[in-house]
Amino acid sequence: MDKQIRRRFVKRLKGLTILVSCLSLIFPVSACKKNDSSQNDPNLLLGFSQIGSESAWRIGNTNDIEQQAENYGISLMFENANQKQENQIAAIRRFIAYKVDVIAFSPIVEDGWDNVLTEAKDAGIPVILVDRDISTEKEGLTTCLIGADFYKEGMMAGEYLIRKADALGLDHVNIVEITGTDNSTPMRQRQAGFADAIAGDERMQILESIDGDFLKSRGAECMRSLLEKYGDEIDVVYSHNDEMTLGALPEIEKAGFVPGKDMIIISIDGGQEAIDVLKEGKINCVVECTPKLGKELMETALKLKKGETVEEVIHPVEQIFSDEQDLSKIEPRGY
Ligand code: GZL
Repeated sequence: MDKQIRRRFVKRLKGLTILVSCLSLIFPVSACKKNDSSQNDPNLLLGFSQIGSESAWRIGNTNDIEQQAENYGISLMFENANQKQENQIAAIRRFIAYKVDVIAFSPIVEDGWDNVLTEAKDAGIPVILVDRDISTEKEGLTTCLIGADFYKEGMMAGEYLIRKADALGLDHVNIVEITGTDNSTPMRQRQAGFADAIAGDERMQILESIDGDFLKSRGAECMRSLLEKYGDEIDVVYSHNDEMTLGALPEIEKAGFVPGKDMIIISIDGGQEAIDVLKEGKINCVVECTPKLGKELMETALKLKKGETVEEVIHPVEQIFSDEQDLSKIEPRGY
């Protein structure tokens, strides 16, 4: 698409932004708190390709990015890939055709991005990775990764389990692991961090790891299969995200076990639903993985547009919620 059409597109977006701004003056909407105007840049067109809507985390991430684009007055071209890498690649090619100022995306898996990101580089469009990383031999395809330290999340989960086993006086711990999407950064690093954390503890044994694709339905299927195979041998369920955990819990109960008591349940994300279940005692530990990456994304995009240098990696600070703490103090999660 040539510059004229793009300018018309941005003009329409700016017109809409101006209309919304006028309306917000007449009907101030608290959610539209603007940052100071020096930061806003309605001429900045940001193309964002989102993985899909597979979890409360992903929906929270999308909501935050949309809200922060509004707060910063940045024009956002948002495309949902519905869990398909080919849809993300097609979206990135559309962003290049639109000549957006910055491209950002959360890569569903780590491999297969060299060609389309080379096209973005050749078009002179900087690319920001949000949430997940890519694997590539090529230099300079992306400018910055804004996302959690998944390896640390896995370590935190493993370190909790060691403390829990000590507290319960366990001398042997059989673990089943329900992993996230195969070949995705959170899956790889949460698995590695957890394994490294328990590696030196001879009590710990991982009976099986099974791919739940971060989906609630797959979490249930995986748990059914693991219960049929191992039954009451299972001491711990380590699940890479809350959706799969929430899918697994009813299966554990149907099999006659009490989650949180007969089996230690460890999850990651920290969405409201999982925190509520943690408070009920059916989950023992939830490692936080914040979806609120929108502010850092907008600030990084603005810096890139101004030709400023940006940090290579931006990790949010994250915490752990567990039955070791006073859970009544946990603030509403917002996702
Ligand atoms: C983690 C993110 C993961 C979440 C899942 O940053 O990539 O993807 O843990 C989501 O809930 O599906």
